[in-house]
Amino acid sequence: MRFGFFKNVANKVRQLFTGRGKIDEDFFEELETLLIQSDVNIHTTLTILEDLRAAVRTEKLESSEQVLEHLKRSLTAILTQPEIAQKQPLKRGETSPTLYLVVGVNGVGKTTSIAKMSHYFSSKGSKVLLAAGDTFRAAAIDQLEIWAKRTNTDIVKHKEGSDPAAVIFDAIRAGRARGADYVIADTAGRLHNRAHLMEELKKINRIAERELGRLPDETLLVLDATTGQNALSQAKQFMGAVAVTGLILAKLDGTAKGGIVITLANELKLPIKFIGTGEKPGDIEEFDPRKFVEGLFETDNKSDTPT
Ligand SMILES: Nc1nc2c(ncn2[C@@H]2O[C@H](COP(=O)(O)OP(=O)(O)O)[C@@H](O)[C@H]2O)c(=O)[nH]1
Ligand SMILES: [Mg+2]
Repeated sequence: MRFGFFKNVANKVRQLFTGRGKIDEDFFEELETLLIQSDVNIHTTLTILEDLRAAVRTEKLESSEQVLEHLKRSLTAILTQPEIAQKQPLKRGETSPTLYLVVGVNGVGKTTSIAKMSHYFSSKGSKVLLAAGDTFRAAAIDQLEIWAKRTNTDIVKHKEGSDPAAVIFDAIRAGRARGADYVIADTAGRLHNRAHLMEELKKINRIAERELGRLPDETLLVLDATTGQNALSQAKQFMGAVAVTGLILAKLDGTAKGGIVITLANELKLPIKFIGTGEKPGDIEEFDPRKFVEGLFETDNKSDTPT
């Protein structure tokens, strides 16, 4: 992936000591602008710059490499802070099937992400069953079914308008009967009707507790990386209605920025579990904070190398 805007940050630092040659207030101001242009929100940008200012004072950073290394450490620290790190590994259920609920508004890439996760786990030898829990629109059920066929995955579906909790109930039972390792459930993301959404998800949670003896192992919120700061406000709205345990950041290939990753971590204290990097089933990666930060600062040469 290429994050052109973030490279401006790196380049600014690299030019620092070849050009003007000192770290002054102008440098911090330019860095602030560049970070904000890269989708790092103001609050997070100020935190990063405060940290850099302190390091310049106390550690006497003297080369652009030292400044870059400090920035990398600082961003990595945001992504791996204890509150996030403890929730970072994908949770597996103590008994099969592991149940993942996937939530998010229409259009963010929810169905595609479910299909990709299914492909990801299948390719590692696990058996996956999909649950068409977005019963609100017939199109949502159809779309998941198309993906299920394409990725050769079992699916449990009811007809449009039926009770999503009943779909999850059947999916858990079917998953157990067929020896599925994972049940991945789609849900309706009707933010305009938060009370209803909450009721629906509470009911799903009750069914999970009764059938599996525990809550869903993950409740994953899908966000669209190309929507910048809107993704943050969408997440806050969702988190007011649902106990989200992690994020899936779709369409990261569609943005030249990348700072949204830092913003979401700093503001929500939630781990990004997966990133979506395209429209094909294989275009998904488990999120690796250190690898991501390295990628932000890679020189053009290196970023051209496929990873
Ligand atoms: N480039 C790109 N497109 C994506 C990605 N994930 C989803 N999309 C596209 O985004 C659109 C909406 O996706 P969909 O899964 O239907 O969203 P949903 O309404 O949330 O279920 C579709 O055209 C997808 O192909 C991604 O990671 N990269
Ligand atoms: Mg969908």
